[in-house]
Formats: sequence, C-alpha cells, structure tokens
Amino acid sequence: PDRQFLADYRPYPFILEQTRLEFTLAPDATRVRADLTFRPRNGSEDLLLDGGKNLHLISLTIDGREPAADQVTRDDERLVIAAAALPDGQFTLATEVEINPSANTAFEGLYISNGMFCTQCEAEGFRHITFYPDRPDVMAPFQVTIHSDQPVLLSNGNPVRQEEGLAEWHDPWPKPAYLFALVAGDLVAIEDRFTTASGRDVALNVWVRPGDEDRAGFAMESLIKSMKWDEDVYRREYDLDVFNIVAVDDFNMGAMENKGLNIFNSKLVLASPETATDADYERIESVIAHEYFHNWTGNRITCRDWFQLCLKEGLTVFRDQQFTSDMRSASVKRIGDVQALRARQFREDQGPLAHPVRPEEYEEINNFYTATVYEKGAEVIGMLKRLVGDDGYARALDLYFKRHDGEAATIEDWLKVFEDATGRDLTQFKRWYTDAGTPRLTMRETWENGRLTLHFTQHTPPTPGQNDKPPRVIPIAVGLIGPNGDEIEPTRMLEMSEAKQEFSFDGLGARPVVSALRGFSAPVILERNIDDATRAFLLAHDTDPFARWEAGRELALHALTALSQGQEGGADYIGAIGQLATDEDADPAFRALCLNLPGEEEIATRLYAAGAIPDPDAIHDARNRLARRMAETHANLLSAIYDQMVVPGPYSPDADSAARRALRISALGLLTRIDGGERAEVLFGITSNMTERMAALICLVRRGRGGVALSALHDQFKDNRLVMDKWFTVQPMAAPPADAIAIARQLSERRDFDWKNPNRFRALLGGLAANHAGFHAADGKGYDFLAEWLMKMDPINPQIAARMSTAFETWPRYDENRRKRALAALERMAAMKGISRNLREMVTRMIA
Ligand code: HT7
Ligand code: ZN
Repeated sequence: PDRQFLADYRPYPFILEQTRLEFTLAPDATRVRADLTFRPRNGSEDLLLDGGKNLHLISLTIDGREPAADQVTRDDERLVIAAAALPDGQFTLATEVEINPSANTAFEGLYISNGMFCTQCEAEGFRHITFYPDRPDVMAPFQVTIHSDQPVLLSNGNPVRQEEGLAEWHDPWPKPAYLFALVAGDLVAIEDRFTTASGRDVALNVWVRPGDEDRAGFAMESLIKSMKWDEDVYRREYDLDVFNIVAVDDFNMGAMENKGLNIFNSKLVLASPETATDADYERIESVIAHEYFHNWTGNRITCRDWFQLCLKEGLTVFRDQQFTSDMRSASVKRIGDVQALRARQFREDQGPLAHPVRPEEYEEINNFYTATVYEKGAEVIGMLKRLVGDDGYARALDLYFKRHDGEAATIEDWLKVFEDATGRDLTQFKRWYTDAGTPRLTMRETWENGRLTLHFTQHTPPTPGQNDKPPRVIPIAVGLIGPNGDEIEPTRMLEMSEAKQEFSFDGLGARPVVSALRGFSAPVILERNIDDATRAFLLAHDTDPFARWEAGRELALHALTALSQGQEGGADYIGAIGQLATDEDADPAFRALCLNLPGEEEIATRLYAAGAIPDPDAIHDARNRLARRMAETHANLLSAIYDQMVVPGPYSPDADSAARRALRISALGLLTRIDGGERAEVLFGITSNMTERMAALICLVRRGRGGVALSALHDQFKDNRLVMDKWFTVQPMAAPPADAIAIARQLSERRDFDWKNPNRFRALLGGLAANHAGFHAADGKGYDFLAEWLMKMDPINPQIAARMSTAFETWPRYDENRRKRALAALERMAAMKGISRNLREMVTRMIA
C-alpha cells in the first residue's frame, strides 16, 4: 500500500501564482476548465498534478500549445508533464475535463445533493474536480466563473459578477485547493450584516432550501457572536465583503470552513424549538464558531502537509471551546469536554487505532480526522496555555498570526512562536505531539510535621509502533481543602517533567484533603488511592467545579465497577449525590451532570484500564440497579426537582433555561425507573420542545414502552429529515440490549432508511453502536450486522464506512468469545473484494 510519511516531505517544485476555474455545470457532464499559472521554484522538474480516473481529459495546453503526446503521462492518481515540455519561466497550464457529479456518491469533490451542486474538498477532494497540485502548501488566489441555470451560484471570496446563468467570484487570499468551494442550487438566504472593528461592512447570508428559512436564525445569531468574539478575544477580523454559509443534506462530516463559503451539514444549521434539542442548539453555536474561527486558524495560516492537521484543528477546537465557555457556563463546558475526550479519545488511545496528535505516517488521511488530532490536539494547547500563562499565550498567538499569516505552517513553527514569545524551551513538551497514548499519573501522599508531600509517577503504556515513552511535561493543578471544608491552598500549578517527582506544601496545621488535577489540567489518567469518604468530602466541598464533579464521578464509577463484578457498592455515592442534588447554590446544569451516571461504555473503559475484562451484560445490569436504587432512595427529592425545574414561558435555547431542563431531565431519567414511565408519557404528550420530547422518548423506549410516542413523532415529522434521523437513532440506542439488533434490522428494511445519506446511515448504525450491551451481544450478531452494512456502504461512500468502522476499535478488551466474533467480522471486511483504501487501512490497523 501507498503509505505517506512525514519524513518524506518535499516542497512543491513550482509556485502557483494564480488559479482560474470555469465551470459549466450539468448533472452528468460538468465541464471544468482550469488555467493555472506556475513559476518553477528552482531548476527544471516534471510537473505533477493530482487527479484520478474520474477526470475525463478533454484538452491540455501549455501557454496555448499542446505538448507532445509522450510528454504527458497519466496513471490512476496523477498526471505528469515532463520538464522538457515546460518553458523556463512562468507558464500557464490550461486543462479542460469532464466530470459526472451525479455519479459521485462518496460526497468528495463535486456532487449533487437534492438537486443542488455542492463541493467538499478537504482533505483531497479537489483532485476529483480537476488536475491540480492538491496539497495544502500550494496556495493561490482563485478566480472562479460558474455557468449554470441554477438560481444561486456561489464560490469563495467576493462576488465580481452575477447575472442570469453566470457568476464570477474572486478570492484574493491565497488558499490551498482543499478550501475551494462551489454551490449552485435553488436556495434562499436569511441575511444580516456585520461591521468589523476596522469598519469593513460584511454581508452575511445563511443559505437554505426554500421552506427552511425559519430554522436558520439561530445559526445567523451564532455567526455574529463568533465574529465579535474573535475580534474581542483574539483581535482577528474578517477579511472579505461577504460571508456565506450553506446548509446541505448530504454531507460526510459536520461542516467545512471553505474560505468565505462555509458548507454545513443541515443538522448543524437548522434548528427550531420543535425540532432541535438544547444539545443541538449548543452544538450549532459551537460548530458555526469553529468553522468561522478557521478563517484565521486554518485558512489565513494553513497546514504545510496533512501530518500537521492538528495545527489547525487542535487550535480551532481549543478556540471554539473557549468561545462556548464564554457564552455559557465555563465549568459545565469543561466537564462536558472532558467527558467527550474520555469517551472518544481515551478510548482511541486504549486500542489498536492509537496514534500521536501529529501522526508520522498514514495511508488515507481521511482516517486521521480523529478525536486524538482534534480533541487531544486542543488539550495540548490548553496545557501550553497553563504552562506559559495567559499573557504568554496571548503574546505567542499574536506572534503566530504576524509571523505566519499567508503561510502553510508546521507544529515546529507553532512551538517556536511560544518559545520566542515566552523564552521557554519546549523540546520536552513536543512529546505531546509526537508520542501517542494516555499517560498514567499516580499520586501518593505523605504527611509529616505539617508538611504534605505529593509523590507522583508517570508512565505511558505502549501504543502501536511506540513501545517506550519518555516522561512528558505534565501541568498538575492542585488545591488543598482543610478538614472543615474550607480551601486552605488555592490552585497551584505543579510542573512535572520527570518519571517520578515530588512536591511539598509546608506549614500546614492539620492534614488537608488534596484536590488534584483541577480543571483537568492535563489529559492523563490520574490514579490515587483514595477512599469513598474522601471522595464524598470533595464532592461536598471542592471549590474547583471540575474536581468536584470528578469526585462524584469516581464514586459512581467505583460503585458501578464493583456492582458489575458481583460486589457491593453505591451507598456512599447515593448518599453524597442526594446532598448535591439539593444544593440550590449549584448551577442546575452542574447538578444534572452529577446526577447522570457514567455510561456503560465508560464503565467498560474503566474496567479495562484496571486490568479487568468488561462484561457488557453485567455492566448494563449494574447500571440499572444503581439507577433504581438512586431513584428509590431519593424519590421525593427527585420528584421535587422535576416539578421545580419546569421552565416557564416559551422555549428559549439560552444556557440558563437549558440548564434547568437538563436537571429536570436527569431527574426524569431516574424517576422513570420507579414510576413505570408515567411522567415520561405525560411529558411527551404535553411538551412541544424537542429537548423534553426526546428525553421522554428515550425513557419510554428504555422501558419498552415507546410504541405510541414513536408513532406520534413519526406522524408529525415524517417529512422532516433531521427529526426522522433522531427517530432512527433513539430506537436501537435506547432499546433493551436483547432487542437492539432486531430493532436495527427492522429499521434498516424500511423504505425511508435512505442509507446513502450519511446522516441517516450514522443515525441507525451509530444508534446501535451506542447501545453498548446491544452491540456487543455475546452471539456476535451486532458485529455481523454492522460489518454487513459497512461492506455495503464502502463501495458507495468509503469515508463513511471507514469512520463507522471505529465501533470495532474496542474489540480487544472483551472476552474471548466476543473477541473471536469481532475479529471474524473484521477479517470478513478485510477480505472484501475491492475494499477501499479507507476501510482497508482501518480494519488492518484494528486486526494488527
Ligand atoms: N476541516 C473540516 C474537516 C473535514 C471535513 C468536513 C466535511 C466533510 C469532509 C471533511 N473532511 C475533513 C471540518 C472541520 O474540522 O472544521
Ligand atoms: Zn475544524
């Protein structure tokens, strides 16, 4: 297989000075003319252009003349023009190709979604549109002409000509091809304007299909907030006269930051109280922000090569997390981010797909848009900020924007700006980028004559291809709580850099309780020997919201792992949680987080990390039993919360209202364990907002009582794709595990299971994979069912098949029987004739 290595990087031998594209759109036969003006970097070399078999070459000239036939060669992936055919200095290569957007089911390059022409070029989709040096370090200004009878014709940059059947766009900012975009369709816009700090008047449009306008307002509000925030916090202004967002139904991922023309999965744009949940609203706000923030971190400064993906993604995730913290509750956001990191990234690190934040080799770059690159990439930046301080971070970022604007940069460039701005040596810190795996940090305490000493060790288990890992720099935020519950030592940042290291606190009157890894100051697994009473003490008194929540989480996990292994547990947790739930001073969203038990997958991850083999059925059972005991013990209190947390007035997605709903829903989830689903049924019937309807529906489906509610939802929303996606997810996800596969199979046989649509496919198969005990059924039927669908999807859309295959990544943790069945499913996929490079790489790494 054709592996790419970071070490093989070579600059492109030509400078691309200008890109001119002319599209004549037709569903089956679109013509693309490209005029590319090149200048050799030094000496004479062959000109290599990426472009696959789907490009039907009509003509090719250099400065208007056709080269000799033997000077142009082509294989399945590129076109090569011999150096001898190229003039010495500047020249223009003109090609014309024909492509077939309607045959493009992979949604990479130019394709058609519901009659609308649309592109997706990251990472390497532009090569499906025309022959081009499709690599991020080749940047050029783009001039684009579109001929089409579609009413709305969009591309990057500023509009220079718009008339019937024709549009011309000019993007003055040099950009790599992956940021190119074109949209042509019957669209309507909701419009607004933004004036930048330096007075540029920007026209803002959110383009949707006619009929969807009334669900696009929140996206527009989110965009305006993002633009303002980036000016206030990072001093970054927008740099074009227009900013367009388009919602599209068929889309492989969430959204795409094309310069001046962001394209979004419609589920991340369209929202109304009746169709979107609070979580959907929050996600829309954060993804709109994320894509907008890419304008500086990704577009103005891009990546030299795809190994540097975390340069733009880690930083942009970090920025969108900061944004959400500022817009909503910072502590609740931090806890949510840590939960997501543990669920997705720690899981990745624990299994066969573990890789560094900056990988050094790959076969298919699309397989590296991972939680490690994105979320761990953001955590690494958070650590850098903690180490150099807020001022140091601000200076480094200013320098980064000044030094690298208009460039394609590397992680070395990124770290160098921090070194230059702060004087700090980051050689050791760089290991966070190069070494895979989650460090295990152990903490032991000794106490003597008023001196508390914390003894730390760090160790990172081996990951594929990396056995020995030297120690890393770990910022460990620690505070001390006195025996009466008062904080006696505010947060101090300890900097660990050795494999073993100790830190002391002197002059203490009585032995304090240590609040460690406050704010989750580093993405590590902290192991400490601490009893449940001390955890309960921290849950009651810790002043750091993350550490406080973490104490409760640990209590819950301790109880659940014990229960799933046939031991006793849960009393301390149930007692402590009762107090917290009634703490009126605490944010309702925080209380909700504390009431929600860890999911089954998280319990399995914990058991596996502790050296045990997780039993999905026992875990499911343990979680049910603990939830029921919580409900029985605190029935009155939960019922009071449920009644008090009603949000009066019409629905609003603001953080305070959402927090009250979150707490109410957490209480409902527990109460359903003992009221037979009565409250959920009533709520489903009377509420009109999707947040409460979905919560009630999940409760009902869990109890096997979802029939009536599911029919009602279907009848009301059968023509709304996004709500129907929820309908397809909730059934396999919340079903009792024994029913999950049969339900998924039944749903997959429905006519409205439009499986070629990525959202619908993910809804059903992702829903099943989220049912831990259902998917990991001992008879292997969950594995077989998913494998069957991945093999069906792979020839149509390899990106989606490969991404969904990660449901298998945890297979090595289970018992021998399950392992054997999962491996058989993986091997069946690996042996599939014509398997894509995407899926092949994933299954091979998982089997290895
Ligand atoms: N930079 C984008 C990542 C991306 C993508 C988006 C949609 C479809 C296919 C894609 N391949 C890569 C989105 C982001 O991280 O902002
Ligand atoms: Zn991104």
